[in-house]
Amino acid sequence: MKLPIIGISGTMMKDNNDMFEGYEKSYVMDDYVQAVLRAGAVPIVLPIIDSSEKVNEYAKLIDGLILTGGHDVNPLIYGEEPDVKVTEILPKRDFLDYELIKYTTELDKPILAICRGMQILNTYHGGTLYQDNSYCKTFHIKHMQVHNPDVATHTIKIEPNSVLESVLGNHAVVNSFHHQSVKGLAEGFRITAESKDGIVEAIERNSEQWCVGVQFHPEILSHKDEKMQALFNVFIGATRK
Ligand SMILES: [Mn+2]
Repeated sequence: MKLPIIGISGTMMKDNNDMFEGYEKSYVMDDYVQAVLRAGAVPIVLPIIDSSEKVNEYAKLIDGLILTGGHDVNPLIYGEEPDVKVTEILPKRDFLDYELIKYTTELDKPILAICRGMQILNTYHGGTLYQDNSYCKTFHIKHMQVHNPDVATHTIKIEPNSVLESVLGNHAVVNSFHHQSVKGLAEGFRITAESKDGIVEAIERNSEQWCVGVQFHPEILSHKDEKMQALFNVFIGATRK
């Protein structure tokens, strides 16, 4: 049986090594790779490119897409000027993610969107973001934990009859590294988890397409938390259908 191929959206950093100072490197965090491997699939990194036609080829090649964490989404793409609290943006990365979402969705292939991935999935479908969590009136929990990324720090409440509930149950403790969050929910989606201060922690698309977004980082927890690994297993199971 052919193993599923899972595309992991790439990002870019500048080398600070003397000899290659300023050189751009395409990469993903290895936790995504390891979580896909443990689930029995084949991970491939999808580098940032500026050709829509070639991103379409990425989408044809893969059986499922993971949208990864990182940069803030450029507020201009959801119709807002950048607020003073916005951190680093990378517009060419937004381009890659938008084209990946477009073509993967056209082909009805599963998407697991993590952190920034969930945020850009929401804006792609017409939603908006809090450019900083402090603009959410009920916000008071620490969503930017310090140190120990694989320690779960805050709770979430999960909605019944959601993919997330089928995997994690109605309650979970998650890690948290985000200063932004979903504000206006995209049409055709529902919120499937929230923290106790009302920050959106997961969304799912109401559609035939398997399309789940989480604000936390299951890939970082998955090496020691079976339920977090199970989210990847279920996602990859959906690519076989
Ligand atoms: Mn959080």
